[in-house]
Amino acid sequence: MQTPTLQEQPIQLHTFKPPVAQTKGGWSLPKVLELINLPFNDLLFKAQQIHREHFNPNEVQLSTLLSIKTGGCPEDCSYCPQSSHYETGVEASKIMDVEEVRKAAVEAKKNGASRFCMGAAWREPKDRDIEKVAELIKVVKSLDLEACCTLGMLSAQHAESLKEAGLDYYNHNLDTAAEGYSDIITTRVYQERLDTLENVRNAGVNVCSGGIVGMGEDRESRAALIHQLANLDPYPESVPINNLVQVEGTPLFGTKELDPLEFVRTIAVARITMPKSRVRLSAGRQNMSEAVQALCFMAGANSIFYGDKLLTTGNPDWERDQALLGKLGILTS
Ligand code: SAM
Ligand code: DTB
Ligand code: SF4
Repeated sequence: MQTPTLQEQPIQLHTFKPPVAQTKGGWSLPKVLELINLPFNDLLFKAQQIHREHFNPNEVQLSTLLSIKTGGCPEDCSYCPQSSHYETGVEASKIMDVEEVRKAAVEAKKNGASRFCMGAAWREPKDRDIEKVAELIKVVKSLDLEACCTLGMLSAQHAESLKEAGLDYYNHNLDTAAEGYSDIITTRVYQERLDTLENVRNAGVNVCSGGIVGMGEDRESRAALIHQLANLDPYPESVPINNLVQVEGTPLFGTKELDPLEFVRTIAVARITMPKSRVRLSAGRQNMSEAVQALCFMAGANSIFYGDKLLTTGNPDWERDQALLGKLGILTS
């Protein structure tokens, strides 16, 4: 058997460095707009410079997703195939049992992921859901993986229970800037998103919060989303930037596709304004060329969702990602 070359095999780094506490960026909206409107090369150069001050530019962190409770969600998020308001063909299921989750986490670990993120299609978990998820978090932690959950809105008490179970990160996206929010979701308000993030932060769990682009918004709205995230105090340790995955049956199906270079600009501005965060090139990679993904890494993305499925939609399979990272000489952690 031949030894794989760097081109074929990314190197695993598995060093769990604790995230550094972030401080508020103090970015004004005009300043963020100025950044996003820079000539492309100037923007990427700036982002790459800042990236190199804080991270190894050739290292990307791998998170694997698992939908532990799929579909039937009472919320009406217009991008989401799991909302019960839309006919998308996604069937509602009960929460997965512990052994199924363990199997998926073992597989993720074997394939090189360092973080395992469990998603549930809930508006908010109930007390008994929290007890079950706490059990799942313990299983994930016993495999020496970082544990992340995304379960909808979270009370202060529930955040503390998850922290006690060992939760490392909680994902709850702002999704849009405050102004555009009610065009996308009507069943809850922006302030409820901010309250959840505060409960997570107060419980001592790391915050993972980002948004979705490609929903028909303009460049100013993308700048406003990043401005909102960068001015959380402290800003999130982890910032997923999702490109809308268009699913038939959702109201956003058929939206004009975002120019990929606009996606890269959004990543670059996130990197510059949140220099110590993991910026994750998240949903939408399946339809993205290798060249655009490489530009995203150049712009400062240093995390991806890794594994052949996101929650209900597809993601590049392990082999394809290993090949891409290998070609770029990127190390993984
Ligand atoms: N129900 C929980 C919630 O909304 O907070 C957790 C799961 S929800 C699916 C997590 C995130 O996935 C959403 O906030 C949104 O940013 C992202 N998402 C959902 N559907 C998407 C799509 N079609 N394309 C891109 N991102 C999507
Ligand atoms: C995030 O920001 N993106 C992930 C994760 N956090 C939970 C979810 C993407 C979902 C894409 C649509 C789907 O697969 O259902
Ligand atoms: Fe429900 Fe979350 Fe989908 Fe919104 S994004 S419909 S809350 S699963």
